[in-house]
Amino acid sequence: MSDRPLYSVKMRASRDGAHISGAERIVAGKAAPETAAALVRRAMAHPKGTPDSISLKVVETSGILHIPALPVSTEVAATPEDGLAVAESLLRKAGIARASEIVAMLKGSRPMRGAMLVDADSLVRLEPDHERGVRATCMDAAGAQGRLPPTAKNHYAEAIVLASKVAAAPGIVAEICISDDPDYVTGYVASPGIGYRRITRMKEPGDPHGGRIFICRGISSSPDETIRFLEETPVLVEGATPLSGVGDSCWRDSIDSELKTMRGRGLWRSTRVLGGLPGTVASLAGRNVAVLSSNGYLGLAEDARVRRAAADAAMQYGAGTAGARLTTGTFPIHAELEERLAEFFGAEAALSFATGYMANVGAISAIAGKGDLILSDELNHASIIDGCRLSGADVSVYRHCDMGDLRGKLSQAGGYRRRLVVSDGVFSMDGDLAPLPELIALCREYGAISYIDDAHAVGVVGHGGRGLAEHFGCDRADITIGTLSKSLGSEGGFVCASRRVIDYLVNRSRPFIFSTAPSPTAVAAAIAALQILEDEPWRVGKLRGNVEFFTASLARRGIPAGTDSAIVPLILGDEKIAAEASARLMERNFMIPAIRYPTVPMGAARLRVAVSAAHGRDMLAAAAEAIADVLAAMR
Ligand code: WAQ
Ligand code: MG
Repeated sequence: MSDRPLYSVKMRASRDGAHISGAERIVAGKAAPETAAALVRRAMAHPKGTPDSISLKVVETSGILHIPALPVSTEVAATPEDGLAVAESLLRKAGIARASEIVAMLKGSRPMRGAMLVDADSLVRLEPDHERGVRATCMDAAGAQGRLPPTAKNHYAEAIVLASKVAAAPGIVAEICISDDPDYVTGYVASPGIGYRRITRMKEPGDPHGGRIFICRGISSSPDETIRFLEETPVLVEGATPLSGVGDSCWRDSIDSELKTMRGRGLWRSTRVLGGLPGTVASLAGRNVAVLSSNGYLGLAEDARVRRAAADAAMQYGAGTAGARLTTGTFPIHAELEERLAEFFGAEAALSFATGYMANVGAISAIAGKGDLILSDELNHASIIDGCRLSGADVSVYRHCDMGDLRGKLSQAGGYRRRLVVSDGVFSMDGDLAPLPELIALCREYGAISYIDDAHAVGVVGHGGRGLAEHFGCDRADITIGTLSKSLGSEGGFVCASRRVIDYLVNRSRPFIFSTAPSPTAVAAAIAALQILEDEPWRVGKLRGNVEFFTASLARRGIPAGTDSAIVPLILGDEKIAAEASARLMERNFMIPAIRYPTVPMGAARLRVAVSAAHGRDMLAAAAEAIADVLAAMR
């Protein structure tokens, strides 16, 4: 058979006389047998049940009308009430004054096979059979003729074809539709003027009631022509999403509604574009703001020597490495950086990663696997949590810094190949320290591996900025993670451990193996910053002095604040209050972010100040004053 003529293939399935499903296509003759078979398969697999009767009708069609698809847009509705209100206002926009009565008619209708045909002004029903309604049939998406029908109903793709045909019918001014599928809550209002407007929630999930109303004008005395067009004129809709394509209708709604929920709860976040060098002052939309939230604790990202080293490295080694570390991506500076890190932190060996996040995910997921147990502090950073999840090991979460709880869990954890105790060194949202000596002692007692993430401790904690071990004057953990991205002012993460563990990571850590090697600029900047930290340990002392000055300034204004690091949390509780306080501080040109769920638990939202050695005392004093004012005004 040739491509012409086209055939209409219709399937209708029922059980005990009750309708189960129906579908139709318009296809080339040679595609008709396959299409018929596919529609039968679809009917037999219908979630509503197996039909006892399937009728198929294959009819040659001629005089096919080609019409354009209505333009599609989506209205997000959070609740059915919302959705019905949106539908009403869209109908009004389409010129229908009695919109609310029409919505009420639809909600009150009994189940029908077809649609009501209702006069827009008198609300009189014009279809001859009120039980059945008018059925729009003989239509398909143009361009779908060569393709098999999908195995399941694609609500959107079928509805846009139907609505486009209906909108083209003589006398039709609008349509409203709610699906009768219990789990399909998206409906629409359509009209030639406003297009196809999807409404993401028209009913509660599980509700099996739906319906359609075709709204018309000027055909009360002779609706036959319109009904004939709807039921009999073959139409191909141009530019509709192909029936076999999933389109984005399956997932766009769920994304929209999640975003809306986040907005409603005060959890919406977006990026902010800052001008100037990283540091204590940034330009934001044309004004200068004081930055009290940077991780650049020592002001090295903006240090001219560090920047120069990065620039020189780009000229000497290239902008990127164009290879993974195990292939072509290891340059002399990678080896140099790792030697220097090991030396500075007093470890046998070190391995660098492109980010601190990757260092945690890459080390934890390599060290622990199925058959192992990870014991993890409840306030550990997201990168640790993600590493634990990715590892496939059993995970047991112990109470924050509670060594009694950790001991209890270790003592009950027999039968594992490896046991790994993981903790932030400095807790990133609270600024407190893990009790490293006790943690290491417990690990030794129970034969567990100790693992500390010193990301916020490097350059901050310990006399020379060497982290928790230096601070406590104790051994370092078996595995210590650090970052190049915070006080060292560059970018990247690293692991310090024994040679054996580092060799293991090189062979086992997938983020290490399958990532491009860190760029020469980042590596060279880190080396230069490490040199500065070694040569100028007074920077760490200056940072400590600034932190003490700032917390004392707050205390003088009646705000208790303490920290063991450079992170000063001001816990406010409610997410919206924290967001509001942050916004008011921004109005006064202080950038202090509100930290909210999921970064911290729900109800523990806070302002998080990060102090830097680069801050001037006057700026810190002014910030303390602004914080006190804002909090007092909001109380
Ligand atoms: N002609 C007229 N009315 C019909 C037809 C038809 N061919 N098919 C169904 N109806 C009526 C009938 O009363 C149904 O109860 C009601 O419409 C709903 O039909 O963009 O799935 O097939 O994601 O359940 C909208 C897609 C999906 C929204 C609508 O309708 C989107 C849907 P259903
Ligand atoms: Mg349905």
